[in-house]
Amino acid sequence: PVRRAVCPGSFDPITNGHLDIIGRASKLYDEVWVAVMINKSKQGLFTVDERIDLIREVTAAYGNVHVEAFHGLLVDFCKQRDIPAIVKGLRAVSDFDYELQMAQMNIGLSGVETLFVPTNPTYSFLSSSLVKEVAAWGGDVSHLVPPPVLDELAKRLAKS
Ligand code: COD
Repeated sequence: PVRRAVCPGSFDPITNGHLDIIGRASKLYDEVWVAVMINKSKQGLFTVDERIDLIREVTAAYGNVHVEAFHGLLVDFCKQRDIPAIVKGLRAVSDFDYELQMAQMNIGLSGVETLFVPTNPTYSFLSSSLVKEVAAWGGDVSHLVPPPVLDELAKRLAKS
């Protein structure tokens, strides 16, 4: 049987921290599905389609990563694609409380397991929101995001 896992998130935009987790998951599973979860109450810097294009571009080399948007519960995304496992990165103890709650909710809802991968310590402080804040004020984020994301951030922030 094909072993599948999902890496879910907002990815507004994808960072080297996300990419590290997706790359590690892609070595452990036959197929990795990146689910860009749509949150209508959260206006992003990038549209969902722009996020998907960036993720597709920077994960293309892995060869077994699929990227899709989803509006709804993560467990329904999993059910529709026969995905039994969610892979999440854990940055620090501060992530743990909320991630544990979601993992327990998700297994209770549908039996989908969550596996935690410890973040690469190089990226343990890294989040999409900090990248956007630092970039907006002209700080250097070139070591924190893949090159296509850096280009898009520069274009967008030059306009605003
Ligand atoms: N290093 C390693 N991993 C990282 C890093 C980093 N620096 N940064 C992020 N990650 C990983 C984490 O596992 C994180 O959870 C994931 O990447 C996504 O990060 P973000 O910031 O893009 O996404 P979030 O935190 O906004 O994502 C939350 C979800 C969209 C996954 C969650 O809200 C969800 O599942 N929503 C769907 C609706 C649903 O099912 N709700 C019920 C949940 S019980």
